[in-house]
Amino acid sequence: MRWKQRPPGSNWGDFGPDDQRGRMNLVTREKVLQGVAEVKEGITFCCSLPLDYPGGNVLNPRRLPPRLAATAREGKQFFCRPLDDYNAAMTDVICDDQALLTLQYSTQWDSFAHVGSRFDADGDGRAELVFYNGFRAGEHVVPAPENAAAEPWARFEGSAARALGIEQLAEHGAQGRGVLIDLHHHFGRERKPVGYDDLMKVLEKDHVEVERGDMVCLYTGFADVLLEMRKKPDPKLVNESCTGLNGRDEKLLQWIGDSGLACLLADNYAVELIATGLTDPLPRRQPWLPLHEYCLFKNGIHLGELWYFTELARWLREHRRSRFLLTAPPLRLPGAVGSPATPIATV
Ligand code: UVW
Repeated sequence: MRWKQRPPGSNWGDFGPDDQRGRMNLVTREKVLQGVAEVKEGITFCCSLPLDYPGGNVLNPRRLPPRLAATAREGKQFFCRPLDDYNAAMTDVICDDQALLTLQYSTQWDSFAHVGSRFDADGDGRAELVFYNGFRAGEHVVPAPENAAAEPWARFEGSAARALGIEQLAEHGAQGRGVLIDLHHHFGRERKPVGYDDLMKVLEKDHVEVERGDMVCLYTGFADVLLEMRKKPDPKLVNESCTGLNGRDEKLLQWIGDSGLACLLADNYAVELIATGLTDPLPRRQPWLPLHEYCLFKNGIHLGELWYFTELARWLREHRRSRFLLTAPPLRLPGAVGSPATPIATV
């Protein structure tokens, strides 16, 4: 066992001592069939932003827009490259390219290696840096050796989630029954932390039921705000628009735990509304991102952020539905903490 004591309110060990898939274990064959049973029209919705949104790095200073470049051979780019350059008898023209991609820049999945906590899992009286199910920083989730001579982006090349990486979700298969909760319809673009009471009212008014193993999607309208700003996000608007879950509402966290939902996906920046700046004083030791702590660290619930639900939400409301088949594989990129996604909802 990697731990002697588990965090209060956590499910460590419940899916097995070495589990790395958390509540996605509840997305069983039956849940996939329930998702498939929601396909009645054959209409698909792309639930991703263009991956070069939000634009700039206003949302998160460490995350930069993707850069594309052509590959090269013998010093010449392989882009619109006629092969008769090599062999006069060949008619092919070839392009291929490479990307420098911040994996959590745009529509993304967070793996359980994204947020851990300082917690005394081995019961020796000293808190260590641990992740879901007791996997350790340094041993399983490993920072890179610094290479000061490298070009800036590669200075910390070699970081690796040897456990809990996003490939775990890819290998499970991120497909099941999606359920959409339309917060935008009820709260518009008001900047509001949505707590348990608010959420229950929305579920009741819209006749939405969340069942064990459902992949729960929150439409807040934030992605629409980003799209309207055309890759030049205004910091004020970004910080003052739309709803997010209130991660400090214990009753809401308890509901997330009790509902059995498999994962939580939103079109806003962080699923939860971030209440304090990174360097703001806090009254006691506590997580900066309490919903991330509850989901990623304590209970193995993947988060998805900056997804895009606008047309899906409109269609579902017009047709008095809330459920659909959700197919949302992350990249099967071993060791990665997050992954872009191009999810599809099918109704
Ligand atoms: C942060 O670092 C704020 O994480 P996330 O993108 O998951 O909100």
